[in-house]
Formats: sequence, structure tokens, C-alpha cells
Amino acid sequence: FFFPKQQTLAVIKPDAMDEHRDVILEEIRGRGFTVTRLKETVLSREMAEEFYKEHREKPFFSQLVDFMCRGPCMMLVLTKENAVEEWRALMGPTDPQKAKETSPESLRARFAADVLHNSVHGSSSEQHAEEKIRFIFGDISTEAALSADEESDVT
Ligand code: DGI
Repeated sequence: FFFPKQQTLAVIKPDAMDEHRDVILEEIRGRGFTVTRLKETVLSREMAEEFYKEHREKPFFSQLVDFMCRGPCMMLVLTKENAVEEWRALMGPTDPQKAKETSPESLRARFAADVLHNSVHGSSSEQHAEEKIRFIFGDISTEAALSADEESDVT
């Protein structure tokens, strides 16, 4: 069986940085993801708005932007076979209440407070992943191909 390596963008959101960052990173590595890029960033308002531009029309948009730039986030590029879907599964549903019912092992079930303060982000498709990785880290496509081949772990 062979699935090609895939990349996704994962974010540890400001609500999880103080208390849960280390255990989330352990979980990521324990599940076989390779962390190919990692950086801690405080998003500016403009960056947070751009990052979540797909939600610009939603009633919770300004709350979401406020929350995302209230403190540091950890930005990660995760590499694994089927990374987009597997990271979404590990995160669990957007709303932690639902996560507790349907996937109690998931990160949001364990760490998130509510639907807004939900601890982690993950790209929803390969195309979104590419776009957001470029937005956060710049153009790393060549490097990414290299690290996928070599299984290098920069952290
Ligand atoms: O991809 P997800 O993060 O699971 O979910 P999404 O893309 O639908 O929403 C992006 C973020 O917006 C989500 O992580 C938290 C916030 N959000 C989503 N739905 C609601 C919400 N915030 C509030 N206050 N209320 C919502 O219904």
C-alpha cells in the first residue's frame, strides 16, 4: 500500500499555548506526523483577517480575529500520508461539545473550551493547505518536497 506524503498547516491557537502546547506537540509526533516547519507567531489583525478570509461574512468573524491575535500561536507544517484528513481527525469537530460526544480522544474534546476557543486549526483541503502554508511560511515547496523525501525533522 502506498499513499503519497501530504502536507497540512496546523495551528496551536492562543487558548492552548500556555497549558496544552507541549502535549499537543507530543501527540502530533506520536501519531506519526513529521513536523517539517514550526514557528511561534503573534498574528497581526491584518494577518488574522487574511488567514480566515473565507469566513469574512460570518457573524463571528470579528470575534474570531480578536481571538486569533490575542497572543502567540504555534504554526506547524505537518507531513504524513493523508496528512490533511488525519490532522482534522485528530483535532475533532469544530465544537468541543460535539467532539466530546463523537470523538472523546480528539484534541478539541480534551482541550477546547467552546466553539470559538477551540485550541487548534487544520487546513480543510490540500489546496487550502498549500495556500495557507505559503501565506504563513512563504514559498517552501522545494524544501517541502525535499523533507518529504528525506523524512527530515527540523525540530
Ligand atoms: O475548520 P474548523 O476550524 O473546524 O471550522 P470552520 O472553518 O468552520 O471555522 C473556523 C473557526 O471559526 C473555528 O475554528 C472557530 C470559529 N467558529 C466556527 N463556527 C463558529 C465559530 N465561532 C463562533 N463564535 N461561533 C460559531 O458558530
